[in-house]
Amino acid sequence: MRLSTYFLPTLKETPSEAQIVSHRLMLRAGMIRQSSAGIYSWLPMGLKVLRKIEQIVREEQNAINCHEVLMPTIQPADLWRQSGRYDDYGPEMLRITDRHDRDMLYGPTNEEQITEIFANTVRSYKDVPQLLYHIQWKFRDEVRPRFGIMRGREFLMKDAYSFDLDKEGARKSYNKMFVSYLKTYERLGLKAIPMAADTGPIGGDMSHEFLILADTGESEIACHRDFVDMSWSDYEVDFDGDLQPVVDQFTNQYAATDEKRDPEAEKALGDDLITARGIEVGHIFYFGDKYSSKLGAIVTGPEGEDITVEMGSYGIGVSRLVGAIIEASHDDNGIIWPESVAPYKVGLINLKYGDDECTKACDDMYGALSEAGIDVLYDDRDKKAGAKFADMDLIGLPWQIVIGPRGIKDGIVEFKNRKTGERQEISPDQAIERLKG
Ligand code: P5A
Repeated sequence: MRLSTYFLPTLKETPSEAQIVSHRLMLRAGMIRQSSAGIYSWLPMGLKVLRKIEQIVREEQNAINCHEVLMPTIQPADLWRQSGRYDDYGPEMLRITDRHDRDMLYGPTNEEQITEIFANTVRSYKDVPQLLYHIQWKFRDEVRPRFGIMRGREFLMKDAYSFDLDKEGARKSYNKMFVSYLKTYERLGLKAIPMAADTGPIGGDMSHEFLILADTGESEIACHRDFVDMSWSDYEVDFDGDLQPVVDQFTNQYAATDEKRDPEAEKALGDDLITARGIEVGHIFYFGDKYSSKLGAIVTGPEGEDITVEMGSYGIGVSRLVGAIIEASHDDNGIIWPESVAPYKVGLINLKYGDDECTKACDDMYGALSEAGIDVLYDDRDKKAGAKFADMDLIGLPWQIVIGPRGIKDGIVEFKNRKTGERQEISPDQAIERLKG
């Protein structure tokens, strides 16, 4: 992509309304613009990151045989009257009336909708278990939308739903999703810690939140030091096998947020205790027949008996993750994207606009990188070198290639690692080889 023709409205000044670093950097890096309180438009650079995160989440859901669907944002109120949540949900629910005076709502979540689909479709125990998910916008009229897209009113969620014949099956689905989440967050360059959680308006009696450590997190967390180095890949993981031992490794350790914290347990941990702040990037629930019994999700068993299915739901805050990743990965100069979600892999800077030799060397490099399938953002604008450096650091691509008149004479380019700041002078071919790897 040539920056001269791109839509990247970066800001020099720090926007006064932004209280936390991710919100400031997202506005300054031209990723989002506010529409109204807690509602945002996504500009090209922001959208590209959002889509990359979405795709990783999608791939990991598909990998555990969870099937993608797409349910609407607008739901009929009657569905929620059947589950009893229409009144329970309160002022967080955006209620709408259509032209025929029918009560509708903008979905804050989709337990009812998916249960209705299942109830009208699946009749036999032979078609269970089933895992379904979608990635769709939600609306919650939060009392205090804040921190940009971190606590928005409109936000993008991946929500999955499991259907099983009995508690044991439901537990298996829960475990599958639990371990899949650890894997998903690791691919996003994050260390997410699972913690036992309250179920709130979703309901049920088993639930875990996944939190990443960040100073600006809304939750107060405490956990065993070991969590910081724990990885799902250190264990034998077979998604078709018994995942209970893997899940136990994570749930046996002490980790808790806010009101769930236990002073006794924390005292006992001594030096092994870490206290920090955290951002909730996912939340999973097991709630048995709470929705299936009310909405008639009943299948016929092998002996002709009725079986009310056992359900769970599993959320990932896809749009929140954009901010969460920035909170976890930035410095004074701007964002530092992990490679897996970076909008472009490398930024190419022409140091001397208007210099024929420089322009040719940059154009050649741009062509070669594109040819090699490397996603490159080429700063070919008529701007001073200093402004280009500042913008490139701000938007945080993992690598930078700088080409100037002096290097051209020696047949070298400057190759910079955004994270470490390390610079190397290497040949154009070497730079391309490095980026291919
Ligand atoms: C689980 C999937 C649910 O809604 N129903 C379907 C269950 N869970 S949850 O915890 O309420 O939300 C799941 C994740 O969505 C993100 N999230 C938000 N992101 C941005 N702005 C918000 N206002 C917001 N509210 C929730 C969180 O990451 C949460 O873990």
